[in-house]
Amino acid sequence: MLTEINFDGIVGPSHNYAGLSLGNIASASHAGDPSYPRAAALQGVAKMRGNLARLGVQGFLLPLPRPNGALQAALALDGSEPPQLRAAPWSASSMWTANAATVSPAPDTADGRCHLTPANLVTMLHRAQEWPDTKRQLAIAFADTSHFAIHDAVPPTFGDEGAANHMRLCEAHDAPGVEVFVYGRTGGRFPARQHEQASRLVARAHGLDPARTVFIEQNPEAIAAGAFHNDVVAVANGPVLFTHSDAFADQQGAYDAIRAVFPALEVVEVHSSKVSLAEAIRTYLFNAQLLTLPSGEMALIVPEECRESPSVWSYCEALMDSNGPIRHVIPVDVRQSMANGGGPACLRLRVVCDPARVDPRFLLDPAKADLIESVISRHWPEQIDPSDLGSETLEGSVIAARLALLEALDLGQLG
Ligand code: SUG
Repeated sequence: MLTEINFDGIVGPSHNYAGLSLGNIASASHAGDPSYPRAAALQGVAKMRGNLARLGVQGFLLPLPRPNGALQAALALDGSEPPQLRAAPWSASSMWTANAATVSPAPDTADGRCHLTPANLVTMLHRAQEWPDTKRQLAIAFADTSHFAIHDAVPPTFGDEGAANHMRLCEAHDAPGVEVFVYGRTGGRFPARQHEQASRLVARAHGLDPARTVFIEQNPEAIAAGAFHNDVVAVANGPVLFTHSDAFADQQGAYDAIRAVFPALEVVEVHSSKVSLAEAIRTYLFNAQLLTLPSGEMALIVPEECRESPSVWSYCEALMDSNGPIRHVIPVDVRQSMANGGGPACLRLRVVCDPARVDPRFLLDPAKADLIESVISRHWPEQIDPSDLGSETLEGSVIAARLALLEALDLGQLG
């Protein structure tokens, strides 16, 4: 049976704030702060536990090997370089699995398989190192080639950031969907990380029906305000598009283009007069997980920051009282990830597939959540200051921590 599975990225032991992502306001404003990898990873597991209880299924992906020795060597580090360059090989950024890949489920593709293309993430050095290791991991988790096709990343220089700029609308998760790709135009204040030709290439490679595929330009003002990925200002689930009124370059044109191929579209638009673009980006209201509960009602899993914002929370209360499709708004604490610009939606990759076809080592149950928590509590560093990056002691403990988790999950082959 096809169902939607959220694969959350387990926060790696080198989680730190080095201010590496130009255009990501949280990353820039927390640059130089101490980070708390143990707390960060435990926050992530708590989020997974909640969704496992709500949905009955939950997956995860493992942290990538850090520091990345090959990148360290390639950067010819000798101490004279800027600290950001020294920090890049240590980045735990693979935790944001919404950027791991773009996923087209089997009902949408020409060959009836689920297609995954790892994102090349070429715009940011610390993220561009991810995809070969991500691909290796996806090839183990989704090894059954009669049901899954794993592609290589889009070649440079086309920037591809994966599912964060991709939305799927459907009557039900296991029914054919309409896939919507959102790209940015370069030339603005901040980099446009998703290029139109990368999106079009992924759609072709996945064998999507052009008549059920839509390409939409992101609002340049949203990128300039800090929406470095479309999932900071819009999220879709089933027939529902939950979006800020300033998300797209041509907002009405975007709704019309989707409705032309998906007449059942239900737009839940938050107008800028209720929640400003700046407040939406600060609180990550749209970087939410929009879930269909077993009852058929939808729940929006938002960051705690939303509850602390008067304008955002009064919007959420009105939403829960309305007759609309979204009936529950549930705050979760992912503050350590939020401080680097990653909310609940950034931390998960959605894959519609049959759970029986997934390597069970990547699926969570309560006992495995206990096990993961105990490894994190025992091995993850409590605190990292950006000036620690490069230290041999930290390197030893970060490597050992990850290996302990791989060992516990019988995934030593990723070592
Ligand atoms: O790529 N932050 C990530 C956040 C990714 C959020 N993902 C989605 N919106 N789907 C990024 O900008 C910060 C790293 C640092 O500054 O050390 C970082 O990479």
